[in-house]
Amino acid sequence: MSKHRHSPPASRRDFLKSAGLVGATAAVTPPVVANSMPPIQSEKLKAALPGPRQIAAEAMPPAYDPVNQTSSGGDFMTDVLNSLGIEYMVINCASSYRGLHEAIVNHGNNKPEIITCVHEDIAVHMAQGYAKIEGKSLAMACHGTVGLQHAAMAMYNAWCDRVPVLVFGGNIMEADKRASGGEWAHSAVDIGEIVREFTKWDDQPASLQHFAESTVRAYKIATTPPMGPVFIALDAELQENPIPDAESLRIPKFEPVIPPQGDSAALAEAAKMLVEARNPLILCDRVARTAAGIANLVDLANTLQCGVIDNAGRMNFPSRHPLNQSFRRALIDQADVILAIEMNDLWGTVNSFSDRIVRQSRPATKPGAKIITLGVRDLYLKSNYQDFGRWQDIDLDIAGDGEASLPALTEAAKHLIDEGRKAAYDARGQKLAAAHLAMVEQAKTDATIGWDASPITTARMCAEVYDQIKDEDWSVVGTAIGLSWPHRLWDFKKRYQWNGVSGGGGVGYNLPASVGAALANKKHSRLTVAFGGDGDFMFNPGTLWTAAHHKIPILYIVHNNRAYHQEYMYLTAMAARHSRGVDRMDIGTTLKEPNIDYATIARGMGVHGEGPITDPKDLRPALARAIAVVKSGEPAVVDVVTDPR
Ligand SMILES: Cc1ncc(C[n+]2csc(CCOP(=O)(O)OP(=O)(O)O)c2C)c(N)n1
Ligand SMILES: [Mg+2]
Repeated sequence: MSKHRHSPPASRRDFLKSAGLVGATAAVTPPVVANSMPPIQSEKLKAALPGPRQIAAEAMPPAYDPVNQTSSGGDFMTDVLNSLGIEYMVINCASSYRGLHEAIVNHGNNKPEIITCVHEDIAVHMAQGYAKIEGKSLAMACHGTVGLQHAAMAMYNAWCDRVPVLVFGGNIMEADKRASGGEWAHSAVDIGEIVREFTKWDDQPASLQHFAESTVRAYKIATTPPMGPVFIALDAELQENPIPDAESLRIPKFEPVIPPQGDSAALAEAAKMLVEARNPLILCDRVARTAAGIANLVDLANTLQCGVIDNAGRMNFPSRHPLNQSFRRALIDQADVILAIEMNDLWGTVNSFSDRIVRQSRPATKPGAKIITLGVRDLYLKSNYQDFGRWQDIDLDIAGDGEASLPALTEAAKHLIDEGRKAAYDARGQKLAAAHLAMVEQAKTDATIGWDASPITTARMCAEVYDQIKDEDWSVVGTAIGLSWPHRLWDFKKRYQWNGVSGGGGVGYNLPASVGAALANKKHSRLTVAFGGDGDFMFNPGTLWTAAHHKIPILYIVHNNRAYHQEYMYLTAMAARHSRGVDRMDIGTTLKEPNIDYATIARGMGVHGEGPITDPKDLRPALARAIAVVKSGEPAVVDVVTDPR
C-alpha cells in the first residue's frame, strides 16, 4: 500500500483541543463496563469466565485518541480508489461516509476530485454519461438508506444501459455505534438489498483489506462485458478509525478483463450464412466502445456490402456511410439473413408492435429469414426486472463480445468471398448507397416543413445548432425523446460524437447524464451539445448548479414543448380508443400555466441562459452567444419553444 503521508492539518487538532477534547482518551475508556452486565448465577460458569476487569479491557474497542490520530481507514480507501485511476467522486455529502469524504479531501488532496451534486439521481446519471464517453467508471457516494434510494432509479437506468458505475453507500454496521435518530433510520442490515436486483454485484466489507479486494473486484465486474453498476457499502467505523494493521494491507492489482470472443467455428458459420445470403442485413445497438469498434463494424459492412440498421445505443456506425440504412426499417422485411450484434431489444426490432389502439404485434421479417445473434446480452440477467425483453427465436446464437468478435468474423467472411461474388456484391452496395443518399435527401426535405413556424420545429432547432457546431470538435450526448433529426441529418463518425440514451427510459437522465458526459469531454476540449425535453429538465434542474460550480462546459438545448408530450399522445390515443373527446388531454400531461422559464432557472444557478425563444429568427444569435460562453469553459442553456414533433 502507499504510505499515508498526510497528517491532518494542524487546524483540526487545534479545534479539537479548543473544544475541550484533550485527554479524551481517558474519557472514552469506560472504567467499569462489567458492572452493567446481568449477574451470572452459575458458580461453574463464573469460574470459567474472565473477571470483570478483564472483560472491560478486552471487550472495549481500543481507546483511540482523536487528537493524535493521524490517519484513518478512509485514507487507505482513498488510496484504493486512486489505484484504479478513478478521476472523480460524484457525491451528495453525508455523515455516513464522512470518514472517506474527509480522507479524499485531506489525505488524497481532493483526488479523486469531488463533484458536488444536489441529488443522488444526478450523481449516478452523471457517472453513466461520463462512463460512456470516457470508457471508464467514476465513483459515486451516497448516504445510507436514504441516499441509496434516491440513487436507485439512475442505477436502474445504468443497469438497463449496461454501463459501469461504482456506487458507494455509507452504513453504520455496528448498532452500538449509531447515534440515536437519523443514524438508525439511515442504516440497514443489508443495505445493498435496496439495489441488488439491478446491480451486477455488491458487497459490505468488514475490514480494510476486505474493502480493497471488494472494491477492485467490483470495478472489475462492473467493467467486464456485459457491464453494469456495482455497489459497495461503506462501514462508518472502518472509514473513521485508525488503520489497525497498516503493514499487512495490500491494494490488489487491477487488470482489465479481455472481453470474450465468440467461438471461432460459430463465427465461421455465421460468415458463411452472411456471405451466401442474397440480402444480408446487420442490426446493431451497443457494439462499439472504441474507435476500433466502429472501424471494425465498417469493415464487416464493406466486406459484405450489406445494409446496417443502427439502433444507436452507442456510436456504432457512421451516419453518412453509404451502407447506413438506419431510417429504412423496411429493409428488415427484405433480409434473408440478419446479423444482430449486441442488440438490447432484438424482438422489438424484428417485430412491429403497436399499442396506440390495442396492443398488437406482427413479425417485421419475411418468413424463413435466418437470424444470427452475437453479443453478451444473455450472459448475465436477473429475474425480477423485465428489461430483457420478449423471447425471439434465433437460428445461430453466438455468445461473445460484439466488438471483440468482429475482426474474426470479418476475416472469416473475407476468406469466403471469391471473385465470382464480386459483381453481385458491388451491385448490392451501389443500390444501398443510392438508397442511403435518397434517405438523407428525404430527411433534408422533411426538415424544411414548417421551417419558419412558431413554435419552432424540432428540425429547425437541430439544423440551426448543427450549422454553428459542425466545424468544431463536437460531441452530442443527449437527445429528447424521439428526436431523430441529428441522426438523420448530421455527420456522426467519431466515437465520442454520440453516447446513446438512458437505457431504462427513466426520465431525468438527459440533463445530468449530459453534464457527466461533458465532464469527460472537458479535458479533451470537445464542444459538448445536448438536447433534452422540458419534462426531463424538471426532474433534475439542480444539475445546472453542478455544471456552473465545477465549470463544466455544455450547450444544453431545452426542447420545450411545454408538455410531457409522449404521455399526452398516449392519453389522446386512449380517448380515441374509448370513443371519447380529446379536449381534456392537457390535464396531467402539460407544463403550462405558468410556463416555465428555463433561462431564468439557469441564471438562478449561475448558468448562462437564453430564451424562451419562440421566433426561429432569434435562434441563430442566441445560439451564437451561448456557444461563445461554452467555448469560454462555462455551461449555457438555450430554451427553444418547439412544436412537439
Ligand atoms: C421516472 C419516470 N417518470 C415518468 C415516466 C413516464 N414518461 C415517459 S415520457 C415522459 C415525458 C417526458 O417529458 P419530456 O422530457 O418533456 O419529453 P416529451 O415527451 O415532451 O418529448 C414521461 C413523464 C418515465 N418514463 N420515467
Ligand atoms: Mg416535453
